[in-house]
Amino acid sequence: MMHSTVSSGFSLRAAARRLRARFPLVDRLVKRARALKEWTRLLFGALVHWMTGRTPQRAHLALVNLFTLSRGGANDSLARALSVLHPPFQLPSATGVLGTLAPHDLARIQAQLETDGYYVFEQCLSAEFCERLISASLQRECLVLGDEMATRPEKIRARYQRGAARAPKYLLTEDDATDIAEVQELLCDPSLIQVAQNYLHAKPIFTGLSLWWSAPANEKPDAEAAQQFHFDMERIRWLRYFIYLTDVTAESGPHCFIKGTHRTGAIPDEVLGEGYARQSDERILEIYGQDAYREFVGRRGTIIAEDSRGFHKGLMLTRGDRLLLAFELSSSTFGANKRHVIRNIHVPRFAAFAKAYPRLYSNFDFEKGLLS
Ligand SMILES: O=C(O)CCC(=O)C(=O)O
Ligand SMILES: [Fe+2]
Repeated sequence: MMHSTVSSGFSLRAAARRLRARFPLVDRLVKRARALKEWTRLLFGALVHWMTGRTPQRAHLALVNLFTLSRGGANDSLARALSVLHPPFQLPSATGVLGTLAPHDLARIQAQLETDGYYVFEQCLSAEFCERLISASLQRECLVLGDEMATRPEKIRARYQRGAARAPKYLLTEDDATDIAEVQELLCDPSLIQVAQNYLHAKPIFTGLSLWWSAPANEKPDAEAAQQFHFDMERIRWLRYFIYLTDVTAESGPHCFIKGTHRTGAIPDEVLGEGYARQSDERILEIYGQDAYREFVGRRGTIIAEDSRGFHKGLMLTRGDRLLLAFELSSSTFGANKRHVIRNIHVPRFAAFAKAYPRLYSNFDFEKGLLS
């Protein structure tokens, strides 16, 4: 027997869409109701996070949805609440890898971060420091990543061999990356921490640490390797540091940013409507213009601070390779559940800071006995 499906020719969804287009008030009410639902989920998730340290996945999704619904205003309100709950640390002095930052330097950096969303520091890490990090990174197995790799059922691990890459991205595991002395030195650097806490107006927490090699092993920009424009949304508010450990030219994968796109309201609704989606260069340049496009070439040791809530990507490589260390300082760990294990302490100041400023490292799990 044949089944016939009855089609009335009437779609409830399409009718609702017409209704909202015709009556702005209805549209506003629908948006309000959605926002209310997302706020309920987020606040419930915040309670769970406060009690357990973990964010329910649905609550992280609510953060993303509220970002797009409010064009970023929800993040700003939450960040203001965090700055009241967790006001900045009193740090000894802002001296470290960024040099000795006087109050007027800090004010200048802060002003540029607020208006443009990025800052490239005058001070670089030394060549020896970069060399030590390079050799440490070459001694560990990496996760071999890329769009092609993502289609395979099993995870591929291999050491990175310069000049013989099989994929665009070789990522050290988080726990291997935090086991490197040079990384630990940066994790207790007062200048990096001071710049971040000024930007957050709150006590910062180290999150999202990654150390990876990029290589020219693909023909088109790789989504998995973050070679297409996107914004990050793993936290409420954060400042991300991108640190080059190899010389980065226009061919070897400079990090790129669209100036000003971190600001509330900077991303148009039709782009936000697509959520976390990757965006093409054409679309981004059409919206913001070539003037806003920044491509950071720089010698090894270059340090960039960026509010990666704005549009950014790594340019696809055509030559050479790039070792990059990235981490952010966030005012809360609410969001993605990604913790780091500290297996050993290689730097005495790291241990001292961990005892003096526990919130800074509240996203790290120190193995037993390390801090006693
Ligand atoms: O590879 C890059 O420069 C971009 C990486 C990125 O998108 C990120 O770390 O959030
Ligand atoms: Fe990103």
